[in-house]
Amino acid sequence: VPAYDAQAIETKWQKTWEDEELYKTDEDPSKPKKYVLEMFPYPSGDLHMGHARNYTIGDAMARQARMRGYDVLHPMGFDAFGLPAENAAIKHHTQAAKWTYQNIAQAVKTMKRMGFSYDYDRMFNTCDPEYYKWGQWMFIEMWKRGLAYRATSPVNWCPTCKTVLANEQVVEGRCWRCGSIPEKRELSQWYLKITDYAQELLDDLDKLTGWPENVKAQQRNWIGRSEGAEIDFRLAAEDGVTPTDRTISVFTTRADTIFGVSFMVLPPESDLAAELVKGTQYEADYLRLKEATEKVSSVDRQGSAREKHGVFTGRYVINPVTGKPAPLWVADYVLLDYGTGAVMGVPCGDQRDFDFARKYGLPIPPIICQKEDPLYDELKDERELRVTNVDWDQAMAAEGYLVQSGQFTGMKGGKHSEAVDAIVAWLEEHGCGRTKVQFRLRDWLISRQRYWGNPIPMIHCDCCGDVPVPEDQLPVRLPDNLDLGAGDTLAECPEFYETTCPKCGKPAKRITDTMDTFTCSSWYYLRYTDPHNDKAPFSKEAVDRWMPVDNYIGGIEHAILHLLYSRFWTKVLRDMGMIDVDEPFTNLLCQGMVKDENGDTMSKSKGNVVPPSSVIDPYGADTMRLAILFVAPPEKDFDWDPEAVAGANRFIKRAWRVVWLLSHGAKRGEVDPAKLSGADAELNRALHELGIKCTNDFDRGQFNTAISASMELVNAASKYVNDVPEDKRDAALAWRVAHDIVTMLAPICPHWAEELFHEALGLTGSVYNEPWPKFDAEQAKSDLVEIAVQVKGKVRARIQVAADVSKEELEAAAREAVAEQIAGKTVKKVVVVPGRLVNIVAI
Ligand code: ANZ
Ligand code: ZN
Repeated sequence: VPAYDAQAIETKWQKTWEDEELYKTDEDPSKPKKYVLEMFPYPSGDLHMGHARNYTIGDAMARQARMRGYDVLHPMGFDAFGLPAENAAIKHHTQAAKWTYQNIAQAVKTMKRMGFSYDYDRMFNTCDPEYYKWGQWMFIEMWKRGLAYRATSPVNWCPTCKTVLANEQVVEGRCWRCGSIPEKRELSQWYLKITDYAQELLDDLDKLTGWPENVKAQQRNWIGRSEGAEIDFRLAAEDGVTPTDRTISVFTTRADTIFGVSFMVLPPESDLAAELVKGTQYEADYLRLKEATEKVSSVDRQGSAREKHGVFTGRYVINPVTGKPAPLWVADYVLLDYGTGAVMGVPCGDQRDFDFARKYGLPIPPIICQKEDPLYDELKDERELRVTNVDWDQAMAAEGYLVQSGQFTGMKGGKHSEAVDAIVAWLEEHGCGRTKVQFRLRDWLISRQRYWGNPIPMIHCDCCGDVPVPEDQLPVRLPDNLDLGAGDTLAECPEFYETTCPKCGKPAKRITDTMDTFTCSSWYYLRYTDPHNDKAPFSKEAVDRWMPVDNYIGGIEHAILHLLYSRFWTKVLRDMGMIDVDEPFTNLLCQGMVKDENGDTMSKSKGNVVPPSSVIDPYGADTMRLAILFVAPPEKDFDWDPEAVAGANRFIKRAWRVVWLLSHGAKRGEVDPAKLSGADAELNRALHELGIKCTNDFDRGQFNTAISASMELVNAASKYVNDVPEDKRDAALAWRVAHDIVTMLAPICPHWAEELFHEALGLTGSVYNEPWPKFDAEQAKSDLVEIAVQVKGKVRARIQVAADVSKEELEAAAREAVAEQIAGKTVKKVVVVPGRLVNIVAI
């Protein structure tokens, strides 16, 4: 048996595969297609363990799919725009492009060193002008359809990254990238109208049966559909009671609580609030609150734990149902951009309103009660507001029955309740309210004030307004002569922005914002189907052939951002007639994290990063791949364990030896199961049983148990090799087992498998052009069956007997198994159910 020299084998096969273009996509329409994709990386340096795990999972899937007869598309590229390149360029006095392409080169080297079966001909980077051109083109197509627009509104500005952020990029109140707390700034920015697709993005989640539930739940929550009503309150004149013509509408999911409104609240950014307090005694307090609120994120503002701050405006609104006035307040727990940006304060039903009312001494009238509450008996027939304050500890969020609520008293209240329906009907009839569906999802803010991104292809002309760059002038290229170190962005680069208006020819100015890098990653999976197309982003034919992606693998951190944006982009392109699919990713696998030995996340700052090279250099890529896939199911986190790597390496070597020994003197040929007996029969049975198990586990993406099945087969083969001399073995069987061990492990340990395929089995071509072996359930059946032995109906023993054992023999074996339990007793009756059980009635 030759020694297993991982480094030599791996170098050899990587070169051969590349020379022979083994992983070039076949584009063979006679085969069914499978598109396997791993989320492409941001090239921030070399690959880390998380990447290695992600790509190993995808590679095992892609290789196995190939062997199962699929035409496989398995591409890779780089999500190459973004702030780290700019920061690195500033720090190291280099260019963002140079830094990025250097990192890409290093990452590609590592990918090749890991033996990933990518079609490298299809590789591209989002910062390649040939790619970003089409992102610009799509932006203009969206603009033509009203799906891209410019608006001025308060946005999240990250003071560290010096750019605005999308709502999705403010995670738990902080910048997703650097962790700073964003400020609110009033800016004119570009948006994509993802809200047009809110309902469909929500509904289609139900179609995604191949997605993890938690990802779908996060998206549902983010889209946040809420059924409720809009209710109009009249603003009262300065006397506080006379209705004026001005109305303030609120959005509420609890119209049933309208009799309990004790105040109304506007957010500090409200123009109306500013107008109403202007020049009054309330203005100074209002301005102080407004300024303080700007520093707080919207997530924190809504958080129930946070102390609420408010000021009275001096004005009142008129409740449309009761006709009674309620004071108008401004408070920081109300958001400008949700619903109508105004809230009817019902402290007895809403905890935030409750806390607010307590703090500022506003009344908490009970208008909904549970039947167990003593208050219910007291108020159940009360239609007028008699009790105007409660002494509760908290609001009553649950369902209950309306009290003190006019003609609606006694109705069941709560979200979607009888009382909600009745009150909304009343409001509609009186023209002061209507049902309303509200989404939490906001339009996608894509402007970034940074250099290293895809320029927004628009020109602003003082006469013609915003004009798109004509198609024949695309792409708008990024200049490469900016002084990033001096803090320059496109806005400081006249050579970039000075231009003429494509419509009227007068001097005009290019938009100097670049697009959020998530726009680039929203359609890259489409480009892989046709990456060299210079007439269009991709041809219809190519996307029709390959889309949707069958298996998408990546990190859970993209549960909302990237996955939601990509779903939106897909639907937009579908509506443009460019593709036919509604959803881009059929099956989604979110791989778990690789943590350090102590269960801590690996990070440069903690200094606990295990680089892939630390395993590949001593053991080789195949050991690394095997260890990564074997230690845990792909979706689970695992703690890095050097012992697991050493164990994987021992197994590879053992399997190597067994394949060599088993194939020696063996011969390819038909195995006739009827002719096998003894050790041969047992090995054949193990082959089929474990082969079926391995195949099924692959289909479920459970590589760790698929590997266990292969290991068991290696064990069985090892025993066979030891027990049966070479000249006594069934030559065809020995050959087949050796061959199948190699094929079953080929998706996981490719170089190892390719070497054995050629050298030990003496085959030519590639193991990846070898069909996946067929296993037979009949042959997997054991000749032994398990029989339960009962004494007076209670199972006392289990015995293994030959499947074709006679009734008499079975009874004898059963009696022997429970000899102790029946000793000294008389056997009255024995029931024998062949293949299942024996019941012995003994007294
Ligand atoms: C009165 C009320 C009574 C409410 C009650 C709740 C309970 P979801 O389910 O998330 O849609 N709300 C409406 N607009 C708001 C804004 N701009 N800022 C902060 N809060 C706002 O929540 C809808 C509820 O959130 C609305 O229903 C409103 O409070 C509040 F017993 O109205 B409710
Ligand atoms: Zn013009």
